[in-house]
Amino acid sequence: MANDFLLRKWRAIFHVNDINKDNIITIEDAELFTDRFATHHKFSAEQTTAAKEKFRYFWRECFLKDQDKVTEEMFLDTLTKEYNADPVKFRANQQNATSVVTNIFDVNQDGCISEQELAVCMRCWGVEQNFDKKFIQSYPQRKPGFVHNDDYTESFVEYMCNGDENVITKEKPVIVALNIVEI
Ligand SMILES: [Ca+2]
Ligand SMILES: [Ca+2]
Repeated sequence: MANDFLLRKWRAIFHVNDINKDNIITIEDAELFTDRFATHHKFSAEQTTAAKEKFRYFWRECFLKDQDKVTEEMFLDTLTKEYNADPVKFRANQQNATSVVTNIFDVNQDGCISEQELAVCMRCWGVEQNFDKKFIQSYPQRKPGFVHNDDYTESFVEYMCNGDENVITKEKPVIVALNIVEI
């Protein structure tokens, strides 16, 4: 069953993805994120369109579902129902949607998210004040200064799915970035 730890984390993910800070998540938040993302990476019109399409898919899968506007209460309610109904399916859905977004963030498609690629994501989310080398170093260092795409995806999947506050190794970078708990 979805517990307080999960609800606390889902609440934080809702607020960080309410990019324009109007307390609801709509497609406007996704557009604002990808506009910033395309600007920071100096994308061509074609690259921008491709990134926006993928990001809209992620947004619908993770936040909007079949709604136009989602409040915190609706978001927590939907996630709780989905998680409680079928935690295995919930995890599979998170895995699928998150890997799409990881693939967008790995702009040069080398299979890793570099410090620079990650810094852009943080700026698009508006959490740059929390970004430092410690974040990257919280991930397994398969290659120093880089986060392997699989590790990045797994950290967010664990963040969304793990209800055990005592076992947070894989999701620790996300928890630190979102300031959920002091570590
Ligand atoms: Ca919003
Ligand atoms: Ca990369």
